[in-house]
Parts: sequence; C-alpha cells; structure tokens
Amino acid sequence: MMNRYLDVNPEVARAVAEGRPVVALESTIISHGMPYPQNVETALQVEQIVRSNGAVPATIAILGGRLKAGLTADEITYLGKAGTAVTKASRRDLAVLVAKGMDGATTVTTTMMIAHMAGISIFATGGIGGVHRGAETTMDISADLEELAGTPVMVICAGAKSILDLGLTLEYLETHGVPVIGYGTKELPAFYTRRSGFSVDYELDSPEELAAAFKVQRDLNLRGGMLVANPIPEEYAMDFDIINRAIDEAIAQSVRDGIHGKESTPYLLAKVKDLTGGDSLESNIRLVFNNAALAARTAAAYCRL
Ligand code: PSU
Ligand code: MN
Repeated sequence: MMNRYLDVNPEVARAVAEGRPVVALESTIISHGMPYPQNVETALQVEQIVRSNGAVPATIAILGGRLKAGLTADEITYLGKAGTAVTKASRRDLAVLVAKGMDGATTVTTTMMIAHMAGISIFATGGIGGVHRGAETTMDISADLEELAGTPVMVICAGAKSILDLGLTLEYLETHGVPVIGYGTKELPAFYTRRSGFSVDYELDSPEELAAAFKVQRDLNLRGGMLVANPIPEEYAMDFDIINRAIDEAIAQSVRDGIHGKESTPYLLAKVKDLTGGDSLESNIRLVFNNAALAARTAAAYCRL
C-alpha cells in the first residue's frame, strides 16, 4: 500500500485500515459512458447508494498524474463536464499519464488496478469490455479480460453488451480461470436485457454467498478476479429485439466509419444511445444503481467473514 503515485482519500483509507466495507467505482463510465449532466448526477447518486447499503464509495480516476482512490464531488463533476476530453485510461495508458501529470478516466482495467493498490476488493460498474464481434480478424479484445485474469478484485456488472461476442468473451474468461457468477440467474445477462442465451458457470443468490466464494479464492491465493453478473431489474430492462437491432445498426455504422481500437466501445455506446432515443441511458443508469447496492452489501458481508 506504500505507493508514491497513489492518493487514497482519508475516509477510504480509514475504512480500509479498519476493515470496513469499501466499494470501488470507475470513471470511464462518467467521462465516456454517459452524457453530461446525467453522468455526474448518476455518479453522485451511485456513491449515495453505496453509502445507504453500508459501504464507503471510492470513485477511481487519474487526476494531475495522481492515482486517486476516492474522489470529491467537485472532482466527479470535473470529470463529467470534461467528458471525452479526458483520456480513457486503460493499463497501457497509465505510466505515461502519470509521468506527464495528466488526467485519465479509468476503465474496468485501471479501476481494478488502482482499487487493488488501495486495498479495495469489491468494484461495481455497468458493463465490462470483452471480445468484440469480429475479433477473429480485428483482434479487438478488451484489456478488461486480461485484468480479470490477473488482479484479485470482484467486479459486479450487469453482464456485457451484445456489442461484444458474448460467447467468445466467456471462452476467454474460462481459459484464464475467471469465475463467472450469475446473481440469481444461470444465464449471463446482456446489460440492457436479463437474458442472453449464454450460461454462466454458477448461480449464487445472496451477498453472503458471493463474499464466501471470493474469500475462498483469496485465501487460496488463486490468481485473478471474479466476475459477478447481476441482471438489470425487470422493470428497467429493454426489449430484446429493439436493443439488438440498435446494436446491429451501430456495429454496421462503426464498420462504415472505420472505427477501431479504443474508440470502438465509446462509439458503439453513443450510437446505441442515439438509436434508442435515450431509453438505453435510463436502463444504463438503473442497472448501475442496482450493481452499486449489491456491491455494497457484498463488501459488508465480506468484511464480516
Ligand atoms: N461497456 C459498457 N459501458 C462502459 C464500458 C464498457 O457497457 O462504459 C467502458 C468501461 O470503462 C470498460 C471499457 O472498462 O469501456 C472497455 O473499453 P475497451 O472495450 O476499449 O477495452
Ligand atoms: Mn478494444
């Protein structure tokens, strides 16, 4: 935890030192995942939800070259207003951003890294990156999967969007030994929808069960993280065909526009939002709230073990 590049905010540091529950939250979802002002409102509300479910929130980002675990409301507002002007920071960006004293919005990858440096074990987000459709020729596979393979943090998400090849994403996680847990379901949820047609490894049904499984993984010193897929609440889920038509259209447009590399995911997310007239944004916000609550309750259960 002695890390000259890391600032853990005092409330988070105290909770970690005293063995109290803390939940890490990412910042790419703020700067690149949602428009202003909904991004700032959502990020602040997510922190409140973590608190009201018994944990301390630690939103993670890189600010002025400092790795930050725990942001102020002003810092969250800054990231939300700056939007895509802030670098989307994955593992390969981290060293240069820090060396140059720059800002970075952390993806699942860098949020896991910084959470682990700060002693935080549980992380809530919306969706993870994965193996993109067409990866057999583009080789576009998110660094998030590699991080899950190597960094011991539990990531609670709503599954993965079908902008990805969900089958190949699951194969990759299997190869790397990452447990994929459905929360109250045997099917991998697909972010906007509760169903995808793909099975998860295990269904667990309570924060206590999640915490117990993660405790064994840590006690046995098994490499890597654990992926928990928590389906969007039914009342906020989107129609399966409507969302999948929008995703197919977004992918077709991205091919026409020659989008690739780190631009791919933000481009597809923005196009899907445009094509669904904003309905997808509401679903996105609700599923993040749902994941934040489960993460806080799981962090609390983990601290009791
Ligand atoms: N998927 C989503 N919403 C997001 C992201 C992915 O449904 O906001 C963001 C996350 O920060 C994730 C990153 O870690 O995109 C993955 O980007 P890439 O595919 O370039 O690795
Ligand atoms: Mn990619």
